[in-house]
Amino acid sequence: MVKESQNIVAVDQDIPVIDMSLDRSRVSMQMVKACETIGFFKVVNHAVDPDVISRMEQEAINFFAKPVLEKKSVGPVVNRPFGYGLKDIGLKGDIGEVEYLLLHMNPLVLSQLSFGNDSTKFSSAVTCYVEAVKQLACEILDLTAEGLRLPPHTFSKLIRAVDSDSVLRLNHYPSSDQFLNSGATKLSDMSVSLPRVGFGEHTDPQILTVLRSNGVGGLQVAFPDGSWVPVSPDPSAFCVLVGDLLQVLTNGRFISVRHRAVTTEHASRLSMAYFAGPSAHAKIGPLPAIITAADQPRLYRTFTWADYKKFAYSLRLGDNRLDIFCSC
Ligand code: GA4
Repeated sequence: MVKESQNIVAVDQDIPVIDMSLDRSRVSMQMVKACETIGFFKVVNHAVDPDVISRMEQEAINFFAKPVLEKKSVGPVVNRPFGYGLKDIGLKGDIGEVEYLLLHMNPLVLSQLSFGNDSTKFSSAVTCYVEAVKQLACEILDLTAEGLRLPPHTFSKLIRAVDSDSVLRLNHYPSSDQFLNSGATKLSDMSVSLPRVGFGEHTDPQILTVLRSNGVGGLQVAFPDGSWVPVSPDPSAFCVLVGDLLQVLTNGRFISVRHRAVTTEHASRLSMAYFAGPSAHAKIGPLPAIITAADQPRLYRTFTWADYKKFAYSLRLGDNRLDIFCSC
């Protein structure tokens, strides 16, 4: 159950919604402001083809409707954390009310992706969707770089690299009232279905996350004052989250946002998150241009994404992963 102390104070109106069809310099300034203040915003009027989205969403719905054994057989066979997962998150014992499919986005995985009888339909939906959201992530990164007066491809070149390490996650959260009849709820709780933690609070390790969901709420983001803000669902929008690496690259100017997902009373939620990461050997550290422009002390030392990931998987979901990379 979600703890009562974790109060929700701010409201969704405080979440920036950025219209990407507006003037480029205005959009880039709005994005920079959102990344600096919350590390989270929504984009509307993006260029992602609605057909590409609905094909992917339909394939995800079909996938989660299959029996567990079939879901577990999704190929290529890979080790945890990749593949199908039920409740277990990461490698250190974190649990959530969620089932998911975690796919590494390298060309080999995409070419061998198979499940069920019509595997080409599934892999083609994934390939098109990932191509489209990667394009969107690059566009957003270019806009933020421009807003920071950096060369436009400063961030996007990291995720455009041929061996970039990006991940697609399909999440299916059951409704809260699914637990009412399951015997898992105490008698005293039976009249209301309280929200449960679907995916515990954490920051995303990568550079940028581009996420969407069906019309069911459940995502909450932490504001700098510590309040949790529920994000109202909008299937036509994408949510954009600053990841740990972008916080490091900007020397802390952008905030890697803490967020979590909780279950919703009557409906199950389907979300699709694309985590844009660099190549394993990419060196990540504060950009010299940012430090000198603002005459700021350097907050982080330089490390490789491979080092960072190894460390991330040695910790629990909610742990702070950036502290040991501080240069202080
Ligand atoms: C959070 C963002 C992505 O979902 C993810 C997650 C990963 C996992 O589920 O295997 C992690 C988590 C995420 C952060 C810390 C580590 C790694 C679980 C965990 C405890 C796929 C990712 O890249 O990092």
